[in-house]
Amino acid sequence: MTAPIVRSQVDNSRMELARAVLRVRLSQMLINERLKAKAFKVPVHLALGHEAIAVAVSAAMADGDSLYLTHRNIHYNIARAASLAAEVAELRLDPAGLAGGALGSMNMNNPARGIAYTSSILGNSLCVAAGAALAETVLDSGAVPFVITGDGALEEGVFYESLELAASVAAPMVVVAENNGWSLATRIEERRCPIRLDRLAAAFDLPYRRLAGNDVAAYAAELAGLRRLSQEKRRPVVVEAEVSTLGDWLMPHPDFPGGKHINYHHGAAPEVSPSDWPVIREDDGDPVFALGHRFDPDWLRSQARDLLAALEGELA
Ligand SMILES: Cc1ncc(C[n+]2csc(CCOP(=O)(O)OP(=O)(O)O)c2C)c(N)n1
Ligand SMILES: [Mg+2]
Repeated sequence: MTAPIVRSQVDNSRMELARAVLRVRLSQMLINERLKAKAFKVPVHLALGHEAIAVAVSAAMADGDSLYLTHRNIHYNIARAASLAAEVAELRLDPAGLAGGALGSMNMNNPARGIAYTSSILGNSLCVAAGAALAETVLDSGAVPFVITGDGALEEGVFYESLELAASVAAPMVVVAENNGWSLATRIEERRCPIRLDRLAAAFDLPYRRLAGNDVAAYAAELAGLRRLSQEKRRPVVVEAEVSTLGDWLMPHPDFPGGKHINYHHGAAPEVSPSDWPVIREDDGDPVFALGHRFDPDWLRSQARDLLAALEGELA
């Protein structure tokens, strides 16, 4: 008799995850509208296209777990936020903001919701998370630190040192590398040799998983399993999430005369606008498009419409 109840709980949670992806997308689109209007003094790194991994990490975190973020943190902050208005106020450096306007964009955290630390210093969140993992070997509270890094930040020595420390002291830690093929405005393939994260994890004898395709429910289930593994085995785990950073950030560049631009991946994405079908790219690199394979398109549109109205109301 329990099977139907379990099934409906699974469906409910799948639908909640889909709604969360739409909410993170639409919230970013509303922030993007304010970026277009130059409403913020601080640079904001949107993460359009990174919604599924952020929602899945947030869903996989248990009470007491902590999260450590980078300059591109808005998707995780929104996924875990109770209030979008407080985050937008923080981007305005407003005293009504999430951190009283003291942290702004690149250091935005939210300890009440488990976001313990965010740093604009590339790689810095990794060693702070490794410190939390080390503390867990003493506290033994059952909590697991989750840390997010970009593929550009893999070049930092602290990435290796943090893995080595957490592995050496037998600490739980989930490391998620968002692989978007970019280090801000520079393509990874143009700047360095490939770094094979699967082999690097194997070198430390750590479990490794690659997530691709933006199936948010599958990601959440995989991450929850890895969290359990990390906690039970007292081992760091390494996750590589393939992401496409969507929207062209066109910034005039003096090296490119004649109206040419470079894709800078921060600031406003001029071609992107909110709508009740907030797809930016028609392939599975877009987590909202990917929802269309698994949910009724009419349901998705009605959810997006309701969410957009609610979020606009919140920000009015
Ligand atoms: C120690 C340090 N060096 C350089 C920078 C400048 N910087 C900011 S973001 C970035 C590249 C980030 O690439 P990645 O980690 O892949 O993140 P993405 O922007 O692609 O999400 C660099 C070099 C910095 N913030 N900190
Ligand atoms: Mg990158």
